[in-house]
Amino acid sequence: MKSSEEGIHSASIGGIWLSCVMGFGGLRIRRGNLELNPKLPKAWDELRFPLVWKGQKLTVTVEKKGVTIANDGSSPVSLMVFGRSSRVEPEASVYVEKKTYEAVIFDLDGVICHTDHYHYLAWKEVADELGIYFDEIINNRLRGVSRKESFDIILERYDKVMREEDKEIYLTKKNEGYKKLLEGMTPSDLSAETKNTLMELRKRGIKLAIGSSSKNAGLILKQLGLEHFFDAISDGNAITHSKPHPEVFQKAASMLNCKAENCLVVEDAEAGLKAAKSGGMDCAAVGDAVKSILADYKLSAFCQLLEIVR
Ligand code: B16
Ligand code: MG
Repeated sequence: MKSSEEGIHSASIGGIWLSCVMGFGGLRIRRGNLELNPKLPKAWDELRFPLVWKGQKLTVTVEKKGVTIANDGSSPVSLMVFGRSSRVEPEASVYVEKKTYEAVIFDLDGVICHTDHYHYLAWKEVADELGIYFDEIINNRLRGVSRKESFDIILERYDKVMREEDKEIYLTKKNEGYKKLLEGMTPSDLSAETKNTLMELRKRGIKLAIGSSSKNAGLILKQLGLEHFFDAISDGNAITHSKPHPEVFQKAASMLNCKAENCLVVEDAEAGLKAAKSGGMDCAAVGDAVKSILADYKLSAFCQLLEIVR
Protein backbone atom coordinates (compact mmCIF):
# COMPACT_ATOMS: atom_id res chain seq x y z
CA MET A 1 0.00 0.00 0.00
CA LYS A 2 2.92 2.35 0.54
CA SER A 3 4.29 2.09 -2.97
CA SER A 4 4.31 -0.25 -5.92
CA GLU A 5 7.87 -1.41 -5.25
CA GLU A 6 6.36 -3.60 -2.51
CA GLY A 7 4.06 -5.16 -5.10
CA ILE A 8 0.86 -4.17 -6.81
CA HIS A 9 -2.46 -4.49 -5.04
CA SER A 10 -4.45 -7.17 -6.84
CA ALA A 11 -7.52 -4.93 -6.95
CA SER A 12 -5.55 -2.45 -9.10
CA ILE A 13 -4.37 -4.90 -11.73
CA GLY A 14 -7.34 -4.28 -14.03
CA GLY A 15 -6.76 -0.54 -13.82
CA ILE A 16 -3.06 -0.94 -14.58
CA TRP A 17 -3.86 -3.15 -17.58
CA LEU A 18 -6.29 -0.52 -18.87
CA SER A 19 -3.74 2.28 -18.38
CA CYS A 20 -1.04 0.38 -20.26
CA VAL A 21 -3.05 -1.27 -23.02
CA MET A 22 -5.76 1.29 -23.68
CA GLY A 23 -3.71 4.28 -22.59
CA PHE A 24 -0.15 3.89 -23.88
CA GLY A 25 -1.11 1.05 -26.25
CA GLY A 26 -4.02 3.11 -27.60
CA LEU A 27 -6.24 0.06 -28.04
CA ARG A 28 -9.87 0.77 -28.95
CA ILE A 29 -12.78 -1.21 -30.31
CA ARG A 30 -14.76 1.09 -32.59
CA ARG A 31 -17.75 -0.12 -34.59
CA GLY A 32 -16.62 -3.68 -33.94
CA ASN A 33 -13.08 -3.08 -35.27
CA LEU A 34 -9.86 -3.44 -33.35
CA GLU A 35 -7.71 -0.29 -33.42
CA LEU A 36 -4.22 0.43 -32.09
CA ASN A 37 -2.88 3.91 -31.74
CA PRO A 38 0.03 3.57 -29.34
CA LYS A 39 2.21 6.26 -27.89
CA LEU A 40 4.95 5.38 -25.45
CA PRO A 41 6.02 7.63 -22.58
CA LYS A 42 9.45 9.18 -23.26
CA ALA A 43 11.20 6.97 -20.71
CA TRP A 44 9.87 3.68 -22.14
CA ASP A 45 11.53 1.78 -24.97
CA GLU A 46 8.98 -0.95 -25.34
CA LEU A 47 5.54 -2.08 -24.26
CA ARG A 48 4.37 -5.64 -24.98
CA PHE A 49 0.99 -7.18 -24.28
CA PRO A 50 -0.92 -10.31 -25.28
CA LEU A 51 -4.45 -10.07 -26.58
CA VAL A 52 -7.14 -12.44 -27.75
CA TRP A 53 -9.21 -10.96 -30.57
CA LYS A 54 -12.08 -12.98 -32.02
CA GLY A 55 -10.42 -16.16 -30.80
CA GLN A 56 -6.97 -15.35 -32.25
CA LYS A 57 -4.00 -14.93 -29.94
CA LEU A 58 -2.05 -11.77 -30.70
CA THR A 59 1.09 -10.27 -29.23
CA VAL A 60 1.47 -6.52 -29.61
CA THR A 61 4.92 -5.01 -29.24
CA VAL A 62 5.07 -1.23 -29.23
CA GLU A 63 8.38 0.48 -29.85
CA LYS A 64 9.24 4.16 -30.29
CA LYS A 65 8.89 4.12 -34.06
CA GLY A 66 6.30 1.45 -34.72
CA VAL A 67 4.30 -1.56 -33.66
CA THR A 68 4.66 -5.29 -34.34
CA ILE A 69 1.57 -7.47 -34.20
CA ALA A 70 2.17 -11.23 -34.12
CA ASN A 71 -0.73 -13.57 -34.79
CA ASP A 72 -0.39 -16.96 -33.07
CA GLY A 73 -3.90 -17.95 -34.07
CA SER A 74 -5.15 -19.96 -37.06
CA SER A 75 -7.14 -17.22 -38.85
CA PRO A 76 -6.07 -13.86 -40.29
CA VAL A 77 -6.78 -10.75 -38.23
CA SER A 78 -7.69 -7.35 -39.66
CA LEU A 79 -7.16 -4.27 -37.57
CA MET A 80 -6.38 -0.56 -37.82
CA VAL A 81 -2.90 0.51 -36.75
CA PHE A 82 -2.13 4.25 -36.59
CA GLY A 83 -5.34 4.76 -38.60
CA ARG A 84 -4.25 2.42 -41.43
CA SER A 85 -5.85 -0.92 -42.16
CA SER A 86 -3.53 -3.88 -41.60
CA ARG A 87 -3.95 -7.61 -41.87
CA VAL A 88 -1.93 -10.21 -39.99
CA GLU A 89 -1.89 -13.71 -41.42
CA PRO A 90 -1.90 -16.72 -39.04
CA GLU A 91 1.49 -17.56 -37.56
CA ALA A 92 2.92 -14.38 -39.01
CA SER A 93 3.60 -10.87 -37.84
CA VAL A 94 3.48 -7.38 -39.35
CA TYR A 95 5.41 -4.27 -38.45
CA VAL A 96 3.67 -0.94 -38.92
CA GLU A 97 5.81 2.15 -38.78
CA LYS A 98 4.45 5.34 -37.29
CA LYS A 99 4.49 8.04 -39.94
CA THR A 100 5.32 11.55 -38.92
CA TYR A 101 3.91 14.45 -40.87
CA GLU A 102 5.28 17.95 -40.97
CA ALA A 103 2.27 19.47 -42.71
CA VAL A 104 -1.41 18.90 -43.36
CA ILE A 105 -2.97 20.20 -46.58
CA PHE A 106 -6.73 20.54 -46.36
CA ASP A 107 -9.17 20.52 -49.19
CA LEU A 108 -11.77 23.23 -48.53
CA ASP A 109 -15.25 22.41 -49.89
CA GLY A 110 -16.51 19.30 -48.11
CA VAL A 111 -13.62 19.16 -45.63
CA ILE A 112 -13.22 22.43 -43.73
CA CYS A 113 -16.77 23.55 -44.50
CA HIS A 114 -19.89 22.33 -46.24
CA THR A 115 -19.99 24.64 -49.22
CA ASP A 116 -20.32 21.45 -51.30
CA HIS A 117 -24.08 21.76 -50.65
CA TYR A 118 -24.06 25.36 -51.92
CA HIS A 119 -22.33 24.16 -55.10
CA TYR A 120 -25.14 21.65 -55.49
CA LEU A 121 -27.88 24.26 -55.02
CA ALA A 122 -26.26 26.69 -57.48
CA TRP A 123 -25.74 23.99 -60.13
CA LYS A 124 -29.27 22.69 -59.59
CA GLU A 125 -30.67 26.08 -60.55
CA VAL A 126 -28.65 26.11 -63.78
CA ALA A 127 -29.56 22.49 -64.58
CA ASP A 128 -33.27 23.13 -63.94
CA GLU A 129 -33.19 26.16 -66.22
CA LEU A 130 -31.70 24.01 -68.98
CA GLY A 131 -34.05 21.09 -68.27
CA ILE A 132 -31.14 18.79 -67.38
CA TYR A 133 -31.60 16.10 -64.76
CA PHE A 134 -29.26 16.73 -61.82
CA ASP A 135 -29.17 15.22 -58.33
CA GLU A 136 -26.84 14.89 -55.33
CA ILE A 137 -25.32 11.67 -56.69
CA ILE A 138 -24.27 13.42 -59.92
CA ASN A 139 -23.11 16.32 -57.74
CA ASN A 140 -20.65 13.96 -56.01
CA ARG A 141 -18.79 13.68 -59.32
CA LEU A 142 -18.18 17.45 -59.23
CA ARG A 143 -16.29 17.34 -55.94
CA GLY A 144 -12.79 18.73 -56.37
CA VAL A 145 -13.36 19.27 -60.10
CA SER A 146 -13.03 22.78 -61.58
CA ARG A 147 -16.11 24.88 -62.37
CA LYS A 148 -15.76 24.40 -66.12
CA GLU A 149 -15.20 20.65 -65.91
CA SER A 150 -18.13 20.39 -63.49
CA PHE A 151 -20.40 22.00 -66.09
CA ASP A 152 -19.16 19.58 -68.76
CA ILE A 153 -20.20 16.69 -66.48
CA ILE A 154 -23.67 18.24 -66.06
CA LEU A 155 -23.92 18.74 -69.83
CA GLU A 156 -23.42 14.99 -70.42
CA ARG A 157 -27.21 14.80 -69.96
CA TYR A 158 -27.94 17.73 -72.30
CA ASP A 159 -29.30 16.64 -75.66
CA LYS A 160 -27.99 19.68 -77.58
CA VAL A 161 -24.50 21.00 -78.17
CA MET A 162 -23.82 24.21 -76.28
CA ARG A 163 -21.62 26.91 -77.78
CA GLU A 164 -18.58 27.94 -75.74
CA GLU A 165 -19.88 31.52 -75.34
CA ASP A 166 -23.19 30.20 -73.96
CA LYS A 167 -21.29 27.97 -71.56
CA GLU A 168 -19.54 31.08 -70.23
CA ILE A 169 -22.93 32.70 -69.52
CA TYR A 170 -24.08 29.72 -67.46
CA LEU A 171 -20.74 29.43 -65.66
CA THR A 172 -21.05 33.06 -64.58
CA LYS A 173 -24.67 32.51 -63.57
CA LYS A 174 -23.73 29.49 -61.46
CA ASN A 175 -20.92 31.37 -59.76
CA GLU A 176 -23.16 34.33 -58.98
CA GLY A 177 -25.75 32.03 -57.41
CA TYR A 178 -23.01 30.26 -55.46
CA LYS A 179 -21.48 33.53 -54.21
CA LYS A 180 -24.89 34.71 -53.04
CA LEU A 181 -25.14 31.59 -50.88
CA LEU A 182 -21.58 32.20 -49.59
CA GLU A 183 -22.61 35.69 -48.44
CA GLY A 184 -24.78 34.07 -45.78
CA MET A 185 -21.83 32.18 -44.31
CA THR A 186 -20.37 33.27 -40.97
CA PRO A 187 -17.65 31.96 -38.62
CA SER A 188 -20.40 29.90 -36.96
CA ASP A 189 -20.38 27.71 -40.09
CA LEU A 190 -17.02 26.40 -38.95
CA SER A 191 -17.83 23.50 -36.63
CA ALA A 192 -16.37 23.52 -33.12
CA GLU A 193 -14.76 20.13 -33.86
CA THR A 194 -13.01 21.45 -37.00
CA LYS A 195 -11.90 24.62 -35.24
CA ASN A 196 -10.54 22.78 -32.18
CA THR A 197 -8.73 20.22 -34.33
CA LEU A 198 -7.08 22.95 -36.41
CA MET A 199 -6.03 24.81 -33.26
CA GLU A 200 -4.60 21.66 -31.70
CA LEU A 201 -2.60 20.82 -34.86
CA ARG A 202 -1.25 24.36 -34.84
CA LYS A 203 -0.28 23.96 -31.17
CA ARG A 204 1.62 20.79 -32.09
CA GLY A 205 3.70 22.79 -34.56
CA ILE A 206 2.22 21.24 -37.70
CA LYS A 207 2.22 23.44 -40.81
CA LEU A 208 -1.27 23.92 -42.19
CA ALA A 209 -2.35 24.73 -45.74
CA ILE A 210 -5.39 24.83 -48.00
CA GLY A 211 -5.32 22.96 -51.31
CA SER A 212 -8.59 23.76 -53.08
CA SER A 213 -9.71 23.81 -56.71
CA SER A 214 -12.05 26.69 -55.91
CA LYS A 215 -11.50 30.20 -57.19
CA ASN A 216 -13.68 31.35 -54.27
CA ALA A 217 -11.40 29.88 -51.59
CA GLY A 218 -10.30 33.33 -50.35
CA LEU A 219 -13.90 34.48 -49.96
CA ILE A 220 -14.94 31.28 -48.16
CA LEU A 221 -12.02 31.53 -45.72
CA LYS A 222 -12.89 35.17 -45.06
CA GLN A 223 -16.52 34.30 -44.33
CA LEU A 224 -15.34 31.62 -41.89
CA GLY A 225 -12.92 34.01 -40.16
CA LEU A 226 -9.94 31.91 -41.31
CA GLU A 227 -8.35 34.30 -43.82
CA HIS A 228 -5.19 34.63 -41.73
CA PHE A 229 -5.13 31.19 -40.16
CA PHE A 230 -3.36 28.96 -42.71
CA ASP A 231 0.37 29.06 -43.46
CA ALA A 232 -0.34 28.71 -47.18
CA ILE A 233 -3.35 28.89 -49.48
CA SER A 234 -3.14 27.14 -52.82
CA ASP A 235 -6.39 27.48 -54.79
CA GLY A 236 -8.09 27.45 -58.17
CA ASN A 237 -6.75 30.92 -59.04
CA ALA A 238 -3.13 29.87 -59.32
CA ILE A 239 -3.29 26.46 -60.99
CA THR A 240 -3.38 25.40 -64.60
CA HIS A 241 -4.57 21.82 -63.95
CA SER A 242 -7.43 20.94 -61.66
CA LYS A 243 -7.55 17.82 -59.43
CA PRO A 244 -6.90 14.90 -60.08
CA HIS A 245 -3.71 16.63 -61.24
CA PRO A 246 -1.46 17.08 -58.16
CA GLU A 247 -0.55 20.72 -58.96
CA VAL A 248 -2.71 22.35 -56.28
CA PHE A 249 -1.16 20.19 -53.51
CA GLN A 250 2.37 20.44 -54.92
CA LYS A 251 2.02 24.24 -54.85
CA ALA A 252 0.83 24.12 -51.24
CA ALA A 253 3.75 21.87 -50.25
CA SER A 254 6.26 24.15 -51.91
CA MET A 255 4.72 27.24 -50.27
CA LEU A 256 5.18 25.44 -46.94
CA ASN A 257 8.69 24.37 -47.92
CA CYS A 258 7.82 20.73 -47.23
CA LYS A 259 8.62 17.58 -49.15
CA ALA A 260 5.62 15.68 -50.53
CA GLU A 261 6.30 12.62 -48.37
CA ASN A 262 6.01 14.73 -45.22
CA CYS A 263 2.57 16.08 -46.14
CA LEU A 264 -0.80 14.60 -45.38
CA VAL A 265 -3.74 15.66 -47.58
CA VAL A 266 -7.31 15.64 -46.24
CA GLU A 267 -9.93 15.21 -48.98
CA ASP A 268 -13.63 14.48 -49.58
CA ALA A 269 -13.26 13.72 -53.30
CA GLU A 270 -11.91 10.82 -55.34
CA ALA A 271 -10.30 13.40 -57.66
CA GLY A 272 -8.53 14.92 -54.64
CA LEU A 273 -7.29 11.55 -53.37
CA LYS A 274 -5.91 10.79 -56.84
CA ALA A 275 -4.20 14.19 -56.86
CA ALA A 276 -2.57 13.55 -53.48
CA LYS A 277 -1.35 10.07 -54.40
CA SER A 278 0.04 11.13 -57.77
CA GLY A 279 1.85 13.96 -55.99
CA GLY A 280 3.48 11.41 -53.66
CA MET A 281 1.46 12.42 -50.59
CA ASP A 282 -0.50 10.33 -48.10
CA CYS A 283 -4.17 11.11 -47.86
CA ALA A 284 -6.96 10.94 -45.31
CA ALA A 285 -10.50 10.66 -46.65
CA VAL A 286 -13.66 12.15 -45.17
CA GLY A 287 -17.29 11.69 -46.20
CA ASP A 288 -18.03 9.50 -49.21
CA ALA A 289 -14.34 9.40 -50.17
CA VAL A 290 -13.73 6.87 -47.35
CA LYS A 291 -15.00 4.23 -49.79
CA SER A 292 -12.00 4.83 -52.03
CA ILE A 293 -9.14 2.33 -52.08
CA LEU A 294 -6.76 5.28 -52.47
CA ALA A 295 -7.34 6.55 -48.92
CA ASP A 296 -4.46 5.84 -46.54
CA TYR A 297 -6.71 6.87 -43.65
CA LYS A 298 -10.47 6.84 -43.42
CA LEU A 299 -11.80 9.45 -41.02
CA SER A 300 -15.21 9.02 -39.48
CA ALA A 301 -14.64 12.21 -37.49
CA PHE A 302 -12.44 15.19 -38.33
CA CYS A 303 -10.81 15.10 -34.88
CA GLN A 304 -9.33 11.64 -35.67
CA LEU A 305 -6.60 13.60 -37.44
CA LEU A 306 -5.19 14.22 -33.99
CA GLU A 307 -4.47 10.50 -33.65
CA ILE A 308 -2.64 10.41 -37.00
CA VAL A 309 -0.68 13.66 -36.82
CA ARG A 310 1.16 14.05 -33.57
P1 B16 B 1 -15.32 27.37 -57.80
P2 B16 B 1 -12.35 21.89 -53.34
C1 B16 B 1 -13.86 22.50 -55.45
O1 B16 B 1 -13.34 22.83 -54.22
C2 B16 B 1 -15.27 21.94 -55.33
O2 B16 B 1 -15.23 20.70 -54.64
C3 B16 B 1 -15.86 21.73 -56.69
O3 B16 B 1 -17.17 21.22 -56.60
C4 B16 B 1 -15.84 23.06 -57.45
O4 B16 B 1 -16.34 22.89 -58.76
C5 B16 B 1 -14.42 23.59 -57.50
O5 B16 B 1 -13.91 23.72 -56.19
C6 B16 B 1 -14.35 24.93 -58.17
O6 B16 B 1 -15.02 25.87 -57.36
O7 B16 B 1 -16.46 27.31 -58.76
O8 B16 B 1 -15.67 28.04 -56.49
O9 B16 B 1 -14.05 27.90 -58.41
O10 B16 B 1 -13.18 20.71 -52.94
O11 B16 B 1 -11.17 21.56 -54.21
O12 B16 B 1 -12.02 22.79 -52.17
MG1 MG C 1 -13.71 19.01 -51.67
